[in-house]
Amino acid sequence: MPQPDILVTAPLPPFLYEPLKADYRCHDHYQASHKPGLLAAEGARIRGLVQGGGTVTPTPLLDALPRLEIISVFGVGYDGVPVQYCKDRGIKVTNTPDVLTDDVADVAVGLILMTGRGFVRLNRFLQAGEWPKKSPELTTKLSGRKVGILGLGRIGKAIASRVSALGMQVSYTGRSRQDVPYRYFPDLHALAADCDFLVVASPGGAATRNMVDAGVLQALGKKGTLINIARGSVVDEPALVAALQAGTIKAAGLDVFVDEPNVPAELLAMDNVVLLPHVGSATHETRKAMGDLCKANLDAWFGTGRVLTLIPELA
Ligand code: 8YV
Repeated sequence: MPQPDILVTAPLPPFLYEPLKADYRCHDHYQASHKPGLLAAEGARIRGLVQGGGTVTPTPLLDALPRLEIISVFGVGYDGVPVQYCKDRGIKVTNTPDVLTDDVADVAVGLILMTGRGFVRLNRFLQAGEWPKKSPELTTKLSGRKVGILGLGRIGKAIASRVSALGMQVSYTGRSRQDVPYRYFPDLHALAADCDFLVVASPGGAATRNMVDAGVLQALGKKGTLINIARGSVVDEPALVAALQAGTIKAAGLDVFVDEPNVPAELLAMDNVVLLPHVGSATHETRKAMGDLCKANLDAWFGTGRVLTLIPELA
């Protein structure tokens, strides 16, 4: 049987790309110097597409792939996939849930520790040779503080159990109340007003765009720190910059941004902000597991006509 043709629209690590190249005819759209030429020459043959969690896949690109059967996302987030379009065309969409949950939750806890206990500032203080000259600053006791989680899915729940172990109190908001031992707030503003750390753990996409806006930040207030390990799009970034500049909120710990890898210059200059380059799932073990699952979905589809992790909207 001829190898199915696959379009690759994101940079892939070798531990995913090499096995893919062994089993599929891969066409590197991401690195192609002349993308329209590639699509004109190969588009009609393409049966699968591999993209990253943050990759935006425009519908005109998919229009150029009339035989496309499956999009396999190397990531849990598929906010860049036009889901309704895929549904209408019968294109399967798969992602890599579960395998990255622990790592992403760890990053949320790390950001809570780094912002709350001032670890990044204190590290700079020591490395700058300040310790012999003056006492380190006093920071905030975390145990007993309130963590409000926006989006209590798999990752949100993993964050909840971790911060519970630190003695923090968990509450959450989301589409509906769940059977969990945490306090539910139907309203995001009320959750923000009540908590010390507001943790964004919801999916990205149109339904959550700019959900954390100036009003939510106002409700979070001077006592509050914003943590985002989800998608930059969920937070109104200019409003966040303005709130930090005005001292409306206390601090922020961010792993994701609106226009990655570009980060607003204002944030880079702030001392009460901890910034990470979207590393939620970036461990050797987890990225390998994500790669294996991304390829396993393609293999299952082309081998058996079934997939392993179809996104819920298409199930
Ligand atoms: C990755 C992510 O950075 O899973 C996601 O949705 O955003 C991250 O784990 C990305 O998917 C790698 O392509």
